[in-house]
Amino acid sequence: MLPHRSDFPHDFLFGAATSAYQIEGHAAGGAGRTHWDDFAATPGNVEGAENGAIACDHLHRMDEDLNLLKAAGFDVYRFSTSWARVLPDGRGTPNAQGLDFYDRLIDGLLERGIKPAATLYHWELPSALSDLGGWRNRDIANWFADYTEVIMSRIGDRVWSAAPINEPWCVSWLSHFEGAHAPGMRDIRATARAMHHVLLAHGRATQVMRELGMKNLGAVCNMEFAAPAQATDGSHQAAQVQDAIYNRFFISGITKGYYPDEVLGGLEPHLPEGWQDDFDTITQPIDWIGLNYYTRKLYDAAPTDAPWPATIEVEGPLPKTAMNWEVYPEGLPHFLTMMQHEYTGDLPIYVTENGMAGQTELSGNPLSDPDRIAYLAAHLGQVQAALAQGVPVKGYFIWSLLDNYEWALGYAPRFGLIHVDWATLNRYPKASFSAIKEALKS
Ligand code: GBH
Repeated sequence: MLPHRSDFPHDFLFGAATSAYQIEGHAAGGAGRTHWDDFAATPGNVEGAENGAIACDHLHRMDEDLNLLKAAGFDVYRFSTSWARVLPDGRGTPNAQGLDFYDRLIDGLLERGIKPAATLYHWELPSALSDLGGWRNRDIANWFADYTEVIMSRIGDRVWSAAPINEPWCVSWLSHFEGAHAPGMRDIRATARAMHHVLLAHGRATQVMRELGMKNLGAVCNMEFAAPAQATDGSHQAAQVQDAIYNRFFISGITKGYYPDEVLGGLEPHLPEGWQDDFDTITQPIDWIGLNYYTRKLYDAAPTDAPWPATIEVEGPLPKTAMNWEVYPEGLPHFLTMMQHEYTGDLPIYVTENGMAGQTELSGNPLSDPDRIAYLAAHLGQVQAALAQGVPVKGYFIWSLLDNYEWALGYAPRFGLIHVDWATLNRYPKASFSAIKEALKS
């Protein structure tokens, strides 16, 4: 059973989250090519070489999707705008159809009494900019600032909140070190540059939005609880390094203006020259911080001749979701208190993503997802625990409203409260949708 909204502070907000490339249908509406289209087209990168060309066809089914959001009783909707839909070449002439679409999306939300929470970048970099070096090129901070100005000049007066970049760790480390996401690199120098430039771009976009007079600006970091695989020093050190890279580097840069020592040890030789001078830009004041939380990972030391960070991931013992991710609700209050105590103090915190790829719905009735309901209930319970300890958590967003394009894993994992039939693109609310509706009823 999910807790009811009356079990939370009266102004606590409940939302659902999606992202542009994962739902819109990128082939429609005049959007430009992105590095995800390129990445997916290279065999071996994405399950079945699937891409976001059609996805949920949200572009043409927006009204239906907004009606579903409304029917569930959500207060706020977290979506992203696609850089390549707004500026097909990354720079230059805007795509009028793209701007009109986001305009209608905002008005559609406001008409239904739902707060629009915008993210400017959820991973689909225009190919034209990827070809110029993408996140490895320092100029990206200015390209991103220009894009921010174009889209926010159109919708910035009506969004409730805005965050520049979804999950800086994924944009940089996962995509340039692990090679798991576009552009699929495995290069520490590229990684270091991307890690720094993504924060510089965050800072520049925040400046632009302030100049436009916008309020309620934030930053969204993803964190995974990093646990030692065994009770050895090597294991503990491995978990600590991963914790610093994954969970501390970005929030530390944004809120404190420095990078953790454990990361600098391996990264400093590869950071762009003069990186220390950029913290004035990176540490723009923000109004809230967002946490995307799903799981924990276990780490051990790699063989001694392995290059930094010399850690390996080890499979954990806890029950898993269809992503093979351990279910570990206790990590949520761990990070909420860590953020408050070490970085953000009184700043409002939002859980900007939490959810799971359902296991039960894959066999049998596709609308029966008791595992998702249990997952959400456990994590909402942990949010309540953090609130009881005085952590200023102001809202919680479920990932995701709809089943959608799950990046390198294509369309097989299903994160939605709503089932999407990939043959017809029809929407069918799952049991979790009804449970949420019940919980949000006033
Ligand atoms: C979220 O990131 C994303 O914001 C969202 O777009 C996504 O749909 C959701 O997760 C569910 O995955 O190495 O290919 O196995 C959460 C952060 C994203 C970090 C996936 C680990 C591993 C992908 N995680 N990533 S892979």
